[in-house]
Amino acid sequence: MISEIRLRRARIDLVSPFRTSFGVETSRELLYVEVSGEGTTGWGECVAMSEPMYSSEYVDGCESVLRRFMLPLVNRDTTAQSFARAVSGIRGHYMAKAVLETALLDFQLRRDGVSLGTFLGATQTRVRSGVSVGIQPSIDDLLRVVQGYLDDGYQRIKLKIEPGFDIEPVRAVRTTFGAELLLQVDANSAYQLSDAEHLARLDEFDLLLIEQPLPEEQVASHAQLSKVVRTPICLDESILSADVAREALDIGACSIINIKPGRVGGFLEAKKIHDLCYERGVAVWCGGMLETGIGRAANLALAALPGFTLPGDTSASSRYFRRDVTAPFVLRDGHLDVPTGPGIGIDPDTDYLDSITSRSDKVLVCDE
Ligand code: OSB
Ligand code: MG
Repeated sequence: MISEIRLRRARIDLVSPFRTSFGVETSRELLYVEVSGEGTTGWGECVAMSEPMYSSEYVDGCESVLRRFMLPLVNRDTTAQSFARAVSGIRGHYMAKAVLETALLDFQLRRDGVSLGTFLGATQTRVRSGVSVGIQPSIDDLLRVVQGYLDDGYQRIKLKIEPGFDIEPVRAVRTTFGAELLLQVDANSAYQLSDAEHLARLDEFDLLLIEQPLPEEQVASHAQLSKVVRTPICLDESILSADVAREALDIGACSIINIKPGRVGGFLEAKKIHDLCYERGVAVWCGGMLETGIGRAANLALAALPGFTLPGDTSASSRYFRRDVTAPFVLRDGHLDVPTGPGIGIDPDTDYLDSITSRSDKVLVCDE
């Protein structure tokens, strides 16, 4: 039974600035949900960023909608499944739904002694790691950064692109590191359909995929784009639910999907998208949102499902933080191990977490 829920706000510095087409991040603002009872605590980490630039969600907004509209639906008997049903009438706010649903799920799985991987149907004990490389000040810088990640053992490189930093950086990386390198790009919605001919210039570099070239709402335009560009289109921002995923696949808007549990309202919905894609033979991979160890552990459980056939943005702790809030996730032979303990399988270092915490509020107390 749940006895209390807390919201914790914290901040952690990134090891290096992360630049995308929508902005530069130098630190990560954090929102954790802690669901406690019977001597157990379940954890969720919110993927929303400080500002609504990746999508319309942002971390203060998530806290607000959680407090006003979602936490009032929770009582001592609420489960992840009953919570998902209860919030199905609230439109949008996927990242807020996901953080609370995940904390509830972690709580009940820990209590039952079941790992998140087992619960979801994981078939792998470790997952191949890729890395997302931010936009760099110059191509020389980019080549240096990519070389460093390859030295670390990353199995796939994703380059962030934007208009003005696309064809030439991709050409330089392909030429320098050779045809065997698994290489893909992510535009974070920075182009328009009228850029189709320009994006088709990427075809010669034999990329695994182009991720989210056009705005989130323009799903059908991606189907148009895919008639001009030979490189497979992968959607990230656009895929907010299994229903959207089905429609996007039906109209040919994408042939690959980046699944982020936080973006789709949680792991229950993420599993549905996986199952849909698996049934249709559509490849998926696990994206990331610069998570700390709490969010990373949960993503790894998902990434261990059989449909995750492409390396994800599930990178080692050291790619993001000097010190993670959990024991660090370390790359071994280009892989990360999937946690096997109950729930997400890892606990934060509470002394360290407390040291970066700005506030921790009890937001729900359940009566006996
Ligand atoms: O579009 O995949 C993205 C990070 C923050 C927000 C959006 C994205 C990303 C990344 C990095 O590409 C993923 C990661 O390493 O966590
Ligand atoms: Mg992306």
